Amino acid sequence: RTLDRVLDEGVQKQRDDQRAWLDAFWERADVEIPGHDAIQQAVRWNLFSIMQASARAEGQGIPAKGVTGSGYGGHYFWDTEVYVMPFLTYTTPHFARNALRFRHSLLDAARTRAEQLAQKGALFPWRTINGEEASAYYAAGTAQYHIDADISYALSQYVGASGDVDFLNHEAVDIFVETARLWADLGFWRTEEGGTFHIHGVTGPDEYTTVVNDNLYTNVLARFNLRRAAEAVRTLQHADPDAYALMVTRVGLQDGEVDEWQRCAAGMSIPFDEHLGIHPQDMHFLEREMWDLDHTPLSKRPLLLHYHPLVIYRFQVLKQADVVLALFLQGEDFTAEEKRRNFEYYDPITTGDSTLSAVVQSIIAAEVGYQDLAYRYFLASLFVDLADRHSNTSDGVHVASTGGVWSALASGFGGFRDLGAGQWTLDPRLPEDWESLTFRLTLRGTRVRVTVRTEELVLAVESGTGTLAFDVRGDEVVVGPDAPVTVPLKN
Ligand code: IFM
Repeated sequence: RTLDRVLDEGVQKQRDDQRAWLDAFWERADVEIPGHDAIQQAVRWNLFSIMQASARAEGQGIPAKGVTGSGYGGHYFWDTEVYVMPFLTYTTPHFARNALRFRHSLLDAARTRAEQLAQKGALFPWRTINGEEASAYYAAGTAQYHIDADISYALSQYVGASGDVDFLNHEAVDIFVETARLWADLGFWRTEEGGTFHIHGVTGPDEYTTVVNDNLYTNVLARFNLRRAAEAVRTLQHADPDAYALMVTRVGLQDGEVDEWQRCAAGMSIPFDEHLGIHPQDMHFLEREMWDLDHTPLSKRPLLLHYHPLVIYRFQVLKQADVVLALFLQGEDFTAEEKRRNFEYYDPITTGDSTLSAVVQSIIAAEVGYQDLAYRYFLASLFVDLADRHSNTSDGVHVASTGGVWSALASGFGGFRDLGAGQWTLDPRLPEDWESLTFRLTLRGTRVRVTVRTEELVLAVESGTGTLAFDVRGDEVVVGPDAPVTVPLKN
């Protein structure tokens, strides 16, 4: 029927519709970098690629390669929630909701998977198409339990930015409950340490270090997940007793469960090395031998294609950002000094063999003061497929990296952070030779244009009637539809 309709309407009508659709996309999502044509064009190509991968993904996930190639067999990973969702949430919230709806539709399969692994709650598969785990190799696959927290994180981000509590209270809260249950059950208490909660036998984002105890990223994100689930359930209980009662029936919530999640979060073990002033990636990470990356020839890169995993796993060497990603997603849990020290420790031993790495390194490099490095990482990500930098673009576009490019612009150079519950901060760091950077954020139905220049920041409401408040380097700045606001940027 669709084909008949299209034929009836004719080619010109399809062209016009497509043009109008794309015009609306660019109006709400464009990022502008005047005076740098090649960078501008590449940025737009990256944004177009995210849009192409996600616009019609309703009812299905967003594959790691979109629909551009056969790499990863069309599977969906955490790439969606951590790398693609920020762009969708802040520019086109209904696409974000579609992606979350899809995850929600896999909740039953995730419950079954948790049962197979002798756990309570739900465990989302590391890679999947239909909700069943499709990882061939558990160490770098199923053991990445952090995907549960990644999904909860994206859900929380979407609800906070869009204000879509209806979706949360009537459907998505079940994800919070089932993932919190998983963490509470997976971890265990060590009384000899004065009561700390540990999560053992998991793999963090870095796939060159697998099946470890107390992976920093996993513990930090699991703590977030447990707290956020407790908050969502308690808020629902007071705000909407009917919806709460329905939720209790749907998920079989027991007395005491929420208290238990809060206890687990409060007791979560967060490894810290006093001597180095850094967070070890896991309990035994610092005991490993250092990989000599400086003397590893390019012909031996990426490591995973030249060394057996058992060799790689013995060393301190990272495929991709791990602790550094936690510094970005849960920045408020770390001091500025801890962020700098962690970045300085992990950056030299991070290979970037995964394209999910450079965008995150760029964001944190910008935050901790390595502006040149931030820019280099950004360019590496920007051209990863356009210049075929990993020699595998023929397998398909690295969609997570295209999403990360937007985050590197908005959160790296734009310095945008969402602290949850409607708290948004901006601390821009414009690259030296850029005259300006303009990006858009849609928050609670109002779209604000953010323009960063060396000396000032300009906020202007482009659509919607809401008033938005941002913390700009410690000062509250409020912008509404009446007039743009210019904020001088003191250095
Ligand atoms: O999800 C990623 C993983 O983090 C690194 N290897 C590739 C996967 C798919 O992009």
